[in-house]
Amino acid sequence: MITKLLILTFLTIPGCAATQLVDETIATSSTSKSVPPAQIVLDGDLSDWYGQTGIRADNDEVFVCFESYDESQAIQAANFTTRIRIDADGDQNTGMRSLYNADDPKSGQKMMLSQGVDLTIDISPAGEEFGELKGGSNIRLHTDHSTKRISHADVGFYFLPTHNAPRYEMRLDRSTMPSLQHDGRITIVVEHRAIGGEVLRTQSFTTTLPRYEPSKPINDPIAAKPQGGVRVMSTNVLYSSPLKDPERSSIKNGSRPRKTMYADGSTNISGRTGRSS
Ligand SMILES: [Ca+2]
Ligand SMILES: [Ca+2]
Repeated sequence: MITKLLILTFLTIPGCAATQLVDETIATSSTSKSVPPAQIVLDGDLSDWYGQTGIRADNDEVFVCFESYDESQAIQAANFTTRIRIDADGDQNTGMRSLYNADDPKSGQKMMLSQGVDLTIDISPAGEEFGELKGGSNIRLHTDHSTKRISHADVGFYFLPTHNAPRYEMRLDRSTMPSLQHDGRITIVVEHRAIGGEVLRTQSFTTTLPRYEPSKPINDPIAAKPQGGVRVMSTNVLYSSPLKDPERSSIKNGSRPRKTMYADGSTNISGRTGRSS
């Protein structure tokens, strides 16, 4: 049981990231071996993944598309944990040593592989009490000898959609992690875990990163204002704290919203009229 309803975790603003693919990905759960060129946009619309899961990377960012274990639940408030383990430098001798199940691409047989995990992201992580999960996420950075908690913003991590869905897309900012700035192999394992830790399902993806050559205005989260359309920005908040953050207030005000709506975790919804766009 989840004891605390998630209210927050990710700054989720659609249309904030776009990339031209430069690499081919091997995705064990893909239905096709070929990956057509596409432009990934972190907007919760997965049509840019052509029905596939896997990793897409460009000179600035790493994107991952993975399947949910139970599409009737939003993964950040689910009764299972989605654990994303990232071997950013492709070196099983660095980071935290872990094992995972994968299919041998040649024989199709199950095999156990080793991973040197540099970053672990738990969505709906274990709670304070044994046998409980809590909403939101928990992110840990690993070195050979230590592990420390970091914020999702420290690695430019966010995912969409924020509602229940069969698949999700996520993004990491390569500028935040030196181990993501090489042009070699990266392995990402997505595990769904039951309360207590039993692994329910494993997806694993690997690819070769293209050269790190930052060129995009990373962390520019505001999508261009559409002509004749509607732009919707959504931020999940915890105890309204982001509204007290000058930086986040600046982002909101900079977008010049015509309408701002706040909803808390219970039933109260209020609307305020903002400046005209
Ligand atoms: Ca998309
Ligand atoms: Ca590693």
